[in-house]
Amino acid sequence: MSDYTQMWSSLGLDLKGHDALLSVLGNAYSEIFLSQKNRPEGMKYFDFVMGEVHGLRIKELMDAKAQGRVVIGSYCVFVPEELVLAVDGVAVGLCAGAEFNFEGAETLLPRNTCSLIKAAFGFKLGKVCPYLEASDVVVGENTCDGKKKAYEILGPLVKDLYVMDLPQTKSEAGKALLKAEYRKFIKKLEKVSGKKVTVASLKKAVETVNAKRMAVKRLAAIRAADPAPISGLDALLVNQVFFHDDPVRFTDSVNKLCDELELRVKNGTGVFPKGTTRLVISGCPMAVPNWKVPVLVESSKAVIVGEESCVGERGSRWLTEVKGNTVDEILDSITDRYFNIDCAVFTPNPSRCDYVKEMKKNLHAQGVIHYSLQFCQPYIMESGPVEKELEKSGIPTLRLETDYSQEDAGQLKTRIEAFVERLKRK
Ligand code: BJ8
Repeated sequence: MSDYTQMWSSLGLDLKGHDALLSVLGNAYSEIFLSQKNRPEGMKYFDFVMGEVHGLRIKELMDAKAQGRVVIGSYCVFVPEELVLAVDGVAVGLCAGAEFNFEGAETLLPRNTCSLIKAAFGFKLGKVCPYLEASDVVVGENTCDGKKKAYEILGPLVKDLYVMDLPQTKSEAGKALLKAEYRKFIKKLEKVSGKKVTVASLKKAVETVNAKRMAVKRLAAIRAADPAPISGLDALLVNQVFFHDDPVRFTDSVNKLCDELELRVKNGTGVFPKGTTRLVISGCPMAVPNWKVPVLVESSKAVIVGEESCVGERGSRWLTEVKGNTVDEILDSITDRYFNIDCAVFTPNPSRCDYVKEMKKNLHAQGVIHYSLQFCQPYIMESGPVEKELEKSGIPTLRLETDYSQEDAGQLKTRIEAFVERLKRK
């Protein structure tokens, strides 16, 4: 990697803390990803992206800013990338998946806050996230209570925090609220960027984001093959890079990877032996570099073949219908698309469980792991009924609740291994 010290300093990063984070990350990455056997060649691009995730990509953001483009950071898949692209902005994901400076975070947040929120604060207070520091606007959303209240505390710490309200029910009123919020968001984007959303810019943005989602949907479908042509870890990595990379380049790289994987399927080549136990994982999003549970699963003679998660199919399975001749009509299509997202903050939320069943069937999985972050009320509360419904439908389910620390890794591994054994005996 080139020397980016100057750029990091200009962003106000704490260089010592940042170096420490990059070194831990780099080592973990080599150990977890580069040690895998028979990886697809196409993963080299994603290795490169990860190697440059705080380097070249940030330089690209800084260059975009120098050309007058705005960088918009967000924490949730309800924030439409299409709207950001329509003002020629750059959208970046800010969710953090590492236990960094939780002591700092706990000076502002209760201890019983989920790791995802604590990590966002740990990164901010530790000044180690160049994406956050490069963002002209940070977008929060009223989803779970934890995030809602955390944004009140985050507001004074960032340059420009914009909070979007979100519905909690799948009603007509809920959809109207979402559309009204997206309209307000367009106004905000137009103001900060000085550019207008037009029919042409919005249509182009919809096409760009649809293409990106189609590429990851293609990848998701290929994973139905046995033997699995790609590990769950690598597929998760692609879904994580989704939130950081340039959308057009990302789409192209995923499609190239898929070309290779389709050949592998044709030739019967896999990363695990044919007949390896196949699992779908469902629940809280796994933001980069949260690879904890997939590492445990894939070192327990099982492979993850799908993620029902916002970093996974919940974030990408719907496309926006390209129709409408006015900005408002296209916004209707965008709203329709986003209103499908079945996050556990909605009540009731039956489609999520239905989709887990569908995934299990389509991907020929033998069981489901329900993954919740500790203190995440929406997903923990939903995990009981989801487990009951899945088991009632004959789908073995393992419910895990964990955080970002490695303290419970041994215990989790024992439970995962026992679950895989149970599936083998079926
Ligand atoms: S659409 S899942 S990205 S809100 S883990 S912070 S829910 S307490 S992340 Fe999410 Fe949007 Fe929903 Fe998806 Fe709260 Fe739970 Fe923490 Fe969470």
